[in-house]
Amino acid sequence: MIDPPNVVILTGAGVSAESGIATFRGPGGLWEGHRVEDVCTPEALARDAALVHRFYDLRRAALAGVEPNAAHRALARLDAEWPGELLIVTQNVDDLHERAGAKRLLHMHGELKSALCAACGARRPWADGLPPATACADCGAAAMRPDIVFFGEMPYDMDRIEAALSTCDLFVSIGTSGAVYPAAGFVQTAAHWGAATLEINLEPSAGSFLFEESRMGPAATLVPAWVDALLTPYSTQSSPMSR
Ligand code: BV8
Repeated sequence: MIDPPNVVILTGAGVSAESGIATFRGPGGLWEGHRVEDVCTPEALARDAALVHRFYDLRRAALAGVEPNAAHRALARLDAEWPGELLIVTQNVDDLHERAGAKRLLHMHGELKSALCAACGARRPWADGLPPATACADCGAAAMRPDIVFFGEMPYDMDRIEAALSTCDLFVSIGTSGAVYPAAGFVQTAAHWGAATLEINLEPSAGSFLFEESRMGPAATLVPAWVDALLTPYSTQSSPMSR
């Protein structure tokens, strides 16, 4: 058995596109309806909490109408069967990776199905509407907000992400435009530490030139093929020659 490489996978809105969840920066994208400054900044929340809470309530409610696609399922299979270190870092706030079965997963930009207390920092699972000034069950303050990392706020789990990038042998970016930092810089960090780098995206991202290899096409087609190929040397069904 060859020594399995450590793998870090970064996903963005493109991995959920074929499940019917709008991406952000394409035509008709999520931001199309709103200016980012109006819905995804601390200033927007202070200025118009009702608009921001409503924007995330609508997206949370829409989760009931979508299912994981073949890309989510392939990544969950890889997570389950990969004998080495593996971490899926998603920028997405939907729950499709989890619903497909992924376990070694973290949401660096927060989650629709979670609420955050702006007063005490408590995070709680949240499935329904979240009106402004909802009371926190932990501290009592009327300060529950969408558990979303807004622009200008610190993404979650940066220490864990940096540690994974510094020891990974293969960094794969799937379905992201490379428009948002620090996520867009992970490929450079991984390459600095010697990782091979692969991009799978519908079109070249802003950082395509930073990747050793780019595969253009829909994630629901390319990701299952990539996972199959990656697992072959480690699958129990493979021929003894490949051990
Ligand atoms: C921070 C919330 C400090 C959740 C989001 C100037 C220079 C550099 C940086 C900055 C700067 N000015 C400000 C910054 C920092 C800022 C930033 O990057 N701004 C950008 C706009 C320049 N970043 C921040 O503020 C971050 N915090 O920096 O704190 C810090 C710094 C370092 C270390 C610690 C702390 C916080 C950023 C988080 C903001 N929150 N969203 C939500 O509402 O969903 S960002 C938002 O964009 C989403 O999270 C989304 O995930 C993210 C990235 O978008 P994508 O996922 O890539 O989606 P997009 O639509 O753009 O692209 C989709 C792609 O998929 C396309 O390429 C398309 O071709 C492809 N695709 C489509 N269909 C398919 C497909 N691919 C495959 N198959 C398909 N079928």
